[in-house]
Amino acid sequence: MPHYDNPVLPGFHPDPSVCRVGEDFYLVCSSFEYVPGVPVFHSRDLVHWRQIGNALDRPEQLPIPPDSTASGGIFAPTIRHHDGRFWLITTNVHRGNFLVTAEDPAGPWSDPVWLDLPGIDPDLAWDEDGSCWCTFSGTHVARIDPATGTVLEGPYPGWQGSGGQYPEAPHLYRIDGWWYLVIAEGGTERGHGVSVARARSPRGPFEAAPANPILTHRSTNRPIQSTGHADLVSAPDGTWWMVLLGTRPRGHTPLYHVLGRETFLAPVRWVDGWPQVDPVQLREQAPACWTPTAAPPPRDDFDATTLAPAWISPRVRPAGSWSLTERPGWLTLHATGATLDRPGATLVGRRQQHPDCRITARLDPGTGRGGLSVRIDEAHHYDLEVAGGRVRVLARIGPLSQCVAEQPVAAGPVDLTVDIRTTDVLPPSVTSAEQLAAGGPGVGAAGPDTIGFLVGGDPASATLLAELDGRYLSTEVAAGFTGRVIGMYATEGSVAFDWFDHRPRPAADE
Ligand code: 6LW
Repeated sequence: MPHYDNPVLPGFHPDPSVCRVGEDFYLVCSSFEYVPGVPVFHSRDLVHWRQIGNALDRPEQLPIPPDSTASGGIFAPTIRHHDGRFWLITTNVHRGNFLVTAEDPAGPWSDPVWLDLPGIDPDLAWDEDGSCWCTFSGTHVARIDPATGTVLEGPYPGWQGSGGQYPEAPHLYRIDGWWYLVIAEGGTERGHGVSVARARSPRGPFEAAPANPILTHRSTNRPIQSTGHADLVSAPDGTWWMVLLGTRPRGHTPLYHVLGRETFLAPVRWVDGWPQVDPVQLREQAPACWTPTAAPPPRDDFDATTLAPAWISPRVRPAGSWSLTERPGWLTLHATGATLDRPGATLVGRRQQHPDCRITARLDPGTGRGGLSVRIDEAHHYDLEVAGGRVRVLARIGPLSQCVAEQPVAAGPVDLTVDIRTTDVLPPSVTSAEQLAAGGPGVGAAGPDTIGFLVGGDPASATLLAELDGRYLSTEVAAGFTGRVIGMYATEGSVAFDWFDHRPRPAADE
């Protein structure tokens, strides 16, 4: 039997929700302050996912204050299919809970139908009589009319979990005459876990599984941490699976994760009427529907007239700030007067999806200022910038802003490279791996990775300007719910990009 590698959706793809229609699976994730919001993926085997669109792809679906803090916006979604339509319910923390619906999950999705229900992490489940139940953090459950958002009954107390903090991420399923309620508890950091209860009615009362949490990696040194926020789905062959979020911390004492919370897949078995899950592995036996699938192309040549759905921007992407037609085959970005240190700058980026990766891009700065930015948010980003015949490496870490390196560069198009590799340098106080393993004298902290900034696209001939410590672009330092995004930007005038390439770092270069 083939195997698959976890995470099945690497990079910041937290709070996954999945549904199946026939032999097709669809998955959505939270997207916070980024627009377009709620990426929608399709798969035929739960392992290979192709983004087919974004559910919230126009401003009227996604009111986000232009100066809002990072990690606001859209929290956890749920996707379900009922009566021939797709339903998606989620939370805009600036406005409340809402539903959108679509015939085609690739879109277009409807305008929002707002719900007068509190909390986060809303879920939808239908009874045989067509009643629609909305469960949300706490947990609580209410009967609603999904077409109008009207609350018809409740909310009632659902199930508060097995004692962990923050009972949330509820999903309600009607299986074999029971209503199963799967929740997250413990908080979305290292204490995270998945728990389950069941009842004969969505109104309860719920009885807890004999052994909760049914999944957690807390208090372990497993390479996957913070496992939680799960959604169950059956495969066409009747097997059951769970998508969930997790992190992959790296470095030394302490550990740091930089890709945010990623989507993992785990097999589920049913024992005595309860779901059971083993600790999630980086490599698992694949579902029977596993299908060999080519990886998506690593390069975008900007030859289309629309941006691929993986391209995201923080909070806004004003219509006039980008063009794929002004200079055919190039993405032209127009500055909006803001800097990367404040919301509103023109930035078009994509999630970093490989721990060790190499990003290259060709840009023509013209008389403008722009480049590549590796970011968590406006207070945590490293930039490789070209302007006025000079190329600079800039670092913004909290209150600190510094130009770390600069040199002249010829006018006209230039290739830039961001080279991200796992830190292989032991802390200065440690001289051997054995000493490190034994927690040696003064074992210092070393980051998860090193980020190199180079002029030139060919590693053999590119010029290294600077190497910076990746720990400052980690969630442990920056906090928040997102993860690294690597963007093309313009902060003065117009900057054109011919192509953008994001691929795993070739092993030979290790
Ligand atoms: C998500 C909720 C959570 O909606 O974080 O900490 C929120 N728990 O489940 C954002 O991911």
